[in-house]
Amino acid sequence: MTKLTKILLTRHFPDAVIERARRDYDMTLNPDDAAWQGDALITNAEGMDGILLSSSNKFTVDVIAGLPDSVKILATFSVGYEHLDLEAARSRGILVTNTPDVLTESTADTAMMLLLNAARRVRESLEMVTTGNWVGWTPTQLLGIQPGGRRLAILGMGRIGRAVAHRARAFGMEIHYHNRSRLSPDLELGAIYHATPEDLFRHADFLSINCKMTPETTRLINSDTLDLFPENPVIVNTARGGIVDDDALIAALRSGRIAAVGLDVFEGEPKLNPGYMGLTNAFLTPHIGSATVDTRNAMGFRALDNLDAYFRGEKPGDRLV
Ligand code: 8YV
Repeated sequence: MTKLTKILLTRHFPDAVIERARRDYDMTLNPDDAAWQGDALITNAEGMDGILLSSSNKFTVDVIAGLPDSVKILATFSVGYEHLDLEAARSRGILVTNTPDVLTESTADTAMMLLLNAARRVRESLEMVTTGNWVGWTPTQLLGIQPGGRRLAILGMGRIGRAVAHRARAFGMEIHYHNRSRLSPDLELGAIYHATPEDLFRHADFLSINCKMTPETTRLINSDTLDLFPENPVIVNTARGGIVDDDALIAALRSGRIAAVGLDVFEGEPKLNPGYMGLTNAFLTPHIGSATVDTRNAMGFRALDNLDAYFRGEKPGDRLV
């Protein structure tokens, strides 16, 4: 890598990340931080050697086909990579990297934050206090569900799932999980393995979704699987919105089949299903799983480490393609 290497930053990443990119590269910024798609990505990539992008930019087959030959590497500022067509990149000989590890802790914090807010009815509590409708303490006001002593089912026991389990144990929860393969005892730490998602759901007083979105997990939470849960479950999603069938979940929240949800991710975000809006048992946040200064800086630095390695002629650590 030299100062002559040209990279494009598709979003306004944290200042520390931009500073480092400016120090080491001939860098082009997205002047107004618009979420470029399609032709805007192709046009702005003109003359670039590499691109630092985010999950808000969809690098579809068509976009990748239209990229100039100069582009050799796509470094995404995310652990997830559904927004990138890996096959299309492979066929054009373009390297793709992501940023695993560095957002594990903040995402697990977010899952616990959602779990507690949903279980303890914080949305209703806030509304009561801030609209002046609090009549005063009563013995049965806003009674929630206590996590301690209940079962937390974790769908996807990778790094983030295990970090959620670590936190939940401190709240006295019993950990159950499903993963494509069973973990070794030193990683399982007494968590109870279920060979199928369906069996996991039958044991889910609480569910935390921490798996990747794949064809197998798309809409895995649907009207059939929601029927499997015990009474009054709380569901938390910090993974991807498409793992949930929104219409089915909204119907179950309306009927009371599901007690509450805490959701940070949505299919089609930022345009979430309007059915969620009026539901007081839905605690909703705008994809803030990794939104801490430490984590967003670490994600940017990790993406730059990958670009640096490539342009030094080495193999980037987080190579997906
Ligand atoms: C990121 C995420 O903030 O890294 C991921 O996969 O879901 C988020 O936490 C976002 O994708 C940034 O590109």
